[in-house]
Amino acid sequence: MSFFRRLEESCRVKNSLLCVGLDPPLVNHEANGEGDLGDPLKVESAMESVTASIVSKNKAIIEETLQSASCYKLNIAFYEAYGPRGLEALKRTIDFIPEETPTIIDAKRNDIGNSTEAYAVSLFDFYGADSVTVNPYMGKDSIKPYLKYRERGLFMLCRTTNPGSDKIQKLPVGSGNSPLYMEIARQVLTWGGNIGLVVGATDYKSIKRIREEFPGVWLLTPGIGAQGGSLEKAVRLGVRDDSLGMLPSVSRSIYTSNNPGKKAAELKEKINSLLGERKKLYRGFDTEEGRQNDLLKGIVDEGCLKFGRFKLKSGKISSYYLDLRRIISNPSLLSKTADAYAEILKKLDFQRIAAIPVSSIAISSLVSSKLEKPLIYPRLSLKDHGTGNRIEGNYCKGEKVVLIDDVITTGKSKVEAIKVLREAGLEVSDMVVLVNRMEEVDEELPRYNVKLHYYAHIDELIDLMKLTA
Ligand code: NUP
Repeated sequence: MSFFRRLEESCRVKNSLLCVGLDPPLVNHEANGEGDLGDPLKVESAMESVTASIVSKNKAIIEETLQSASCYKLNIAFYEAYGPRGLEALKRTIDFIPEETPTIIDAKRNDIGNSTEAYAVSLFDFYGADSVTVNPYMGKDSIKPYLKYRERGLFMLCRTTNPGSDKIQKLPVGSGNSPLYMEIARQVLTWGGNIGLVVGATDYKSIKRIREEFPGVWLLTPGIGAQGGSLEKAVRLGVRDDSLGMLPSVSRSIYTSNNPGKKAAELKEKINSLLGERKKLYRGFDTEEGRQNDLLKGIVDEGCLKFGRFKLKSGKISSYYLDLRRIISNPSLLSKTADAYAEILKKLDFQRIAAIPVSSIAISSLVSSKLEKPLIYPRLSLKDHGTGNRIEGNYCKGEKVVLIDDVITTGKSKVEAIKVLREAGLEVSDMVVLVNRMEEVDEELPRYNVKLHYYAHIDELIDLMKLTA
């Protein structure tokens, strides 16, 4: 199961979003945790007890916080500071954390390809992390070796909490002068794999902007407590519509508290009270969540998802195939599907719907009728008979259109459609698909600055199919 599906599972089971940080403060362990170690490597004798001391404290904290922690984050710095014994403590701590509770090693580590490969072997294979934090500065190739671990996750540094980060991360870039961190988010989210963003709780505006532009992305949000970030504001602005999508991450305030179990439980409850009513939107497959699951179940029951060996349009081989064209042969499923699109479209600003041929035309015409919004469709390959229109249907230059398709895989056909529509003088700023296959997106797509909205991601369907098999 992919990292974010595991994480979602854990959040549901624990009924918590809280990420507990296990960052043992630098102390002289020989002196029973009292006194600053200062330069840890100077105090040789303290080293003997380091592993045991850290592991026993960590185990105690894990046992006390397990019910409240959706996941654990271990900043490798606090372990490396003690040399091999600290690293031994890191490994033993991760081994101790139950399988169902995912782990993040906060290492912020990547490099040229072969060096990252070594980091990946260390962090994923040796220490057994389920996810790691990485740095976007060196570009996509510097994280590629991590992507080979298809089930593991990456949290990309996007908007960090240190005061000096403003000077770099808010630099205006590109024609739209957007802050660098937004551009980073746009790019890294096309790099494939399971990528979330580190967006700290110390800049609320950035949380809001990121969430508005990327409704589905997972955020790892440190900076709460010791660094002064507000849990309330971060949660209100950053949690997704389904009450998931954010990991408020707290290290020192829990680790150094007199009662870590109580502190973590309080934080969990505080987050849940903020979510309040929105909690009802949880998409648990075992609950009566109504239409949403109904639709996904209908898609699975209709045989739209098949496992096997399939060659995709891009030439890639896939272990499954999603054929949403079958929906049109089931009138009630077709109607539910159109309702799902309509719910998303109602929140967008547009005058016309543009369907991408051929798969989505039938569904789009029902959506168009339900919303009473006119429909057009661009022709992706020019025909040499009839009117020679590149766009079928009526429209006026300057109108805003929203693009509709059934699935996004690489986004190549979306790029083609956007080009045709824009050449005809139409504005395109949003596209809506039913299912996001979460594959590596075509490099051209982010340049067109069209926001992607999707109803479900492929893992939801795959899990549902396995559950109902
Ligand atoms: O922007 C960041 N800010 C931050 O504090 C990115 C991080 N990864 N962190 C880490 O989160 C930091 O290194 C530490 O491990 C944790 C915050 O700890 P605390 O302030 O909750 O004690």
